[in-house]
Amino acid sequence: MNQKNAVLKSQLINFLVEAGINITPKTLELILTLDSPQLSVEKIVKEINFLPNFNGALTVDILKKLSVKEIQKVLKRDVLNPIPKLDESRDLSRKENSLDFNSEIKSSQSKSQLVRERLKLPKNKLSSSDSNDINSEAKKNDVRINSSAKSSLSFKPDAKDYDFDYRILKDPTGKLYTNGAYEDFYDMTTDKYNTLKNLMKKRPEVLSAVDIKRINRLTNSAEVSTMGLIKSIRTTKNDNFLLVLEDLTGELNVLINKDIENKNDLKTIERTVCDQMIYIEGNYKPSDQGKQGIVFVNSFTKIDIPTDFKPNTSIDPISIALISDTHIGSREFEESLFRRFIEFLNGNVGNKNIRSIAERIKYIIINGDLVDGIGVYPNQFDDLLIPDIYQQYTKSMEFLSDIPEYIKIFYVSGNHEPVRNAIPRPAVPKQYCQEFFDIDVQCLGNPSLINTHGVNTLIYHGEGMHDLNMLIPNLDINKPVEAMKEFLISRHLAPVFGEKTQLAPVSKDWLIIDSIPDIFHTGHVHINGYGKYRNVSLINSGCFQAQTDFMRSFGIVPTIGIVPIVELDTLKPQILDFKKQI
Ligand code: D5M
Ligand code: FE
Ligand code: ZN
Repeated sequence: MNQKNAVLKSQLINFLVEAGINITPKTLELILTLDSPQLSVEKIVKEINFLPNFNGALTVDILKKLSVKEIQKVLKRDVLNPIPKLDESRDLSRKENSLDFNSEIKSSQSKSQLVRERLKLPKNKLSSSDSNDINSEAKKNDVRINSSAKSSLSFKPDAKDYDFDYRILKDPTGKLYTNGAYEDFYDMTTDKYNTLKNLMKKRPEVLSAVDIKRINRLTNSAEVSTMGLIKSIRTTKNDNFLLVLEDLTGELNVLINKDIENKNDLKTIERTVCDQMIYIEGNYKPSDQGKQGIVFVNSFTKIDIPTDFKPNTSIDPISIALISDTHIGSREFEESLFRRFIEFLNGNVGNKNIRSIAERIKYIIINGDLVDGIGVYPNQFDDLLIPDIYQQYTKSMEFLSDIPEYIKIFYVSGNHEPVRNAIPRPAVPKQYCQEFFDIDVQCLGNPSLINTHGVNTLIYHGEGMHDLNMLIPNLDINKPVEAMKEFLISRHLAPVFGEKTQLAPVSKDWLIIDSIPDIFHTGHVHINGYGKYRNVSLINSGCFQAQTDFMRSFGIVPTIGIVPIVELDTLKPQILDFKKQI
């Protein structure tokens, strides 16, 4: 440290003193590593007074809340080589160690004298080596961490040794053009029909399906096969199912006998909802009086996933953590639990086993509702601790910036993000979360499909689950995996049209599951669940928000602080509960 730096340092301190701001040695040390410390301090002073609850002490935690870019960069570096938090909080809580410049101003001593004292810098050392003292102190701390890390609780993140290897296979952001006109809905439904028809045709038994118009023209009974979207479905007085199927050429009456399936559990027909695509084979009986005939169905099927589906796996032994619904900004946001998750990522939580899980994490998906947003549901304002969307993002950045740099974050927008409610939904625009872009968070639309090290993950917040829960017997919000199976069987993320799920009319139907994912990740219902369907791994994250009145009104008891982590090489899930002492 040269004379010039020492002068700079005391200039900075004096500048802060004038502004009535106290600074901890570690914060000062961080600022001094910047290219232009003076300029940064000016920016800090400008911004800091707008921070809610700023109490005059400039700590590293406060720095994290600021938007000053150069500081965020340094902080990111610092996370990889942390100085224990404990030291700083100790500095602040013990009066003799904190730099209480406000009280200094009241005293008769000169400011710089006081600063020296508080920093424990001898007068004659304020030249070449004063900052070195702080630096070497910090280094000592590092060594202490590292050496303790080398003992029983070592943390050697193997994930750091692997380069990022990901591709965004599908993201609706920027491709959602619509006039909201009737034609847009028509185009979307036509695309839905055509795409689902092509998927259905891949089934081996679907060889001879004909257009509905051709069946309706028949004048004699005949064995027929066709496929279409279900326009309506109702039960007859004998509890059979009467459907109207629709394709681009016409409509067809179809009767499915209640006993057609010889199963004990819930039958496929009972899990059938409007606007799903089905293929039928049966006997067509024309009507005598010029009315439409009817097909008596012998067998029917949905598109589904092939029983022999083999998921992709990664060669690299790394993992992906799947979270959603933190609801930062809400009074019910479980901040300390979420902080524990972030500390876990940094290797600071749990026994050897838990740390070894953290060591493999290379990717994190945040599947919507990261922030609580504003005006999302009636009287939400009362539930908000941070009633400003920008500040909700500033708060979110406090956590994300503490995630190690070698972990890539994907962030999909949910119904609480500041974008439209209807799905497909674009990514959160940069204007809200510029800082996320600075640390390379990948903002994505809902739904999106990503490939990480060869493994495909379908990310969908989960809006369409409520409709299925409402319409299908035996499904409910506590069994998110069951609704996820229905999405896969329908090969659609919101199979029913015109119920609660708001669907944006766009000419391409983005909600079709045209390629089978290896991992299917949802959130939204705030209830953790996991399972497999035909070798597809199904994960619904829990949440980091305690029960709100809104949830109570739906009878939802959220599962809080649970994080599913999937190994990309084995697809094995681990479900960590941060409420427990792990
Ligand atoms: O959803 C918060 C909780 O409320 C979550 O458990 C889903 C549930 N929820 C939200 N909307 C509905 C509807 N329309 N029906 C039933 N349950 C619902 P969040 O998206 O976080 O506000
Ligand atoms: Fe949510
Ligand atoms: Zn949601």
